[in-house]
Amino acid sequence: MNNYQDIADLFAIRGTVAEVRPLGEGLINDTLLVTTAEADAPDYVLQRVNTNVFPDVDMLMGNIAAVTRHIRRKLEAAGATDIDRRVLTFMPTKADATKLYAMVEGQPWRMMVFIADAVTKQAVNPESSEAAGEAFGLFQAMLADIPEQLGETIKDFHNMEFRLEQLREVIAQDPAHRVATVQPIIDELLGHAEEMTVAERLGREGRLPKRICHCDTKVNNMMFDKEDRVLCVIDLDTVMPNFIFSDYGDFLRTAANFTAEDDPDLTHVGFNMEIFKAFTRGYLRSAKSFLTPLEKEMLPYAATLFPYMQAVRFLWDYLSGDKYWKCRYPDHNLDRVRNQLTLFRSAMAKKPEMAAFIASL
Ligand code: GN1
Ligand code: MG
Repeated sequence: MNNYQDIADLFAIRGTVAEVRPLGEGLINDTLLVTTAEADAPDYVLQRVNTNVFPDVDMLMGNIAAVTRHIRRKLEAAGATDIDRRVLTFMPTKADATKLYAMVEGQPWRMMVFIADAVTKQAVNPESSEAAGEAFGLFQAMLADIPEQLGETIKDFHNMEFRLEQLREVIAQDPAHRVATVQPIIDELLGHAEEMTVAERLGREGRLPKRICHCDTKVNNMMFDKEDRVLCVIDLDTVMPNFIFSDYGDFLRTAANFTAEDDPDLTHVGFNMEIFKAFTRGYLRSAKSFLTPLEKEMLPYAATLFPYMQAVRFLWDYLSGDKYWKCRYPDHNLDRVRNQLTLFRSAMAKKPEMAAFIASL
C-alpha cells in the first residue's frame, strides 16, 4: 500500500478524505495535508515518522499522547476557548483505538488535526522572541506536573558529558584523518569541558531537576494566529525529560546568533543581547512559577552551553567523516564548528551582562 489516500483511510477521522497532497515546501514527501469533503470536519496532517532518528515509535507516540492529553486538560481547566488550535490532536487508528500510529510497509505513519488559519515564522525579531519565550516557558509550566514518566526519545540527546565522550572517542580513532588539522579547536573545546558539564554533576547531586522539555525550541516550531499571537508549540518528537536549559539555551543558540549557524564569515557571528533580553523576559514571565533559584541563576550558563554543545557535536561529525549532518561542500561541518565556537566565545563574554539583566527583572 503506497497510496497516501489508503494510508489516510487507516485513521479514525471525522469526515471523509477528499484529497491528499504534500504540505509545506519540504522536498521530503512525508508530510501531507489531508482535506476532508465536509465543511464542518477538520483537515488533517498525515506524517511518516523518521525511524532513523526516532527508533522507538511506541515510546515516541506514548510521550506525545501523554503530553497533548495533559496540555488539553490544563487548557480545559483554564477555560480556554479554541482548544483544538492550542494543542495538537493525534487521531487513533481504525484498527485499534488505543494506537496513534499505523505501520505501513514497515514505516510508522500518524495523523493529526490541521490547525487552520495559522502560520509559522522562520525569523525572529525581539517581539516574536518574547512571544516565543513566553510560549516555551508556558509549555514547560503546563507539563511541570504531568503524571506520566516520559521516555528519552533520543538517548542522552542533550547530555554534555555524553557528547564530550563521543568527541573523545572519535579523536582517539580519527577515522577521517582530520584530527591533526583541527588540534587548536579540539584543545579550546576540551579546555572548557569541566565547566560545561556542571549541569550533569549538579543533577547527580540532586540539586538540578529534569523536567519535561521540548528540546527543539526553534521559532519555526510554533504556530501563530493571524494577529501574531502564539497558538501552540508543535513538532513534539523530542519532548523528553531534560534540564530546562535545553529549551532556553537552544532557542538562543539559533535565534540570538546574528547569522545562520553555518555562516563561514565569522565576522557575522555574535550573541545578540536584544534577542536574549526579549526571549528571557517572555520566558521568565511564564517559567517563574516553577523555576528554582539555581535554575534561574544558571540561565546565562545555558546560553553558553548550547553553542558549545553544538560545536562539540559538529566537530564530532566532522572528525567522523560527515555522517550525521548533510554537508553541501567538503568543509561544511568545519565551518559550522567555527561558527558555533565563535558564538560560544561571544556568549561567554556576555555572561555577566546576561546575569545582570536577569537579576534586574
Ligand atoms: C538537528 O534537523 P534539525 O535542524 O531539526 C539536530 C539538533 C541540532 C540541529 C543543528 C535530532 O536539528 O539537535 O541542534 O540539527 N536534531 C537532532 O542544525 O539531532
Ligand atoms: Mg525539527
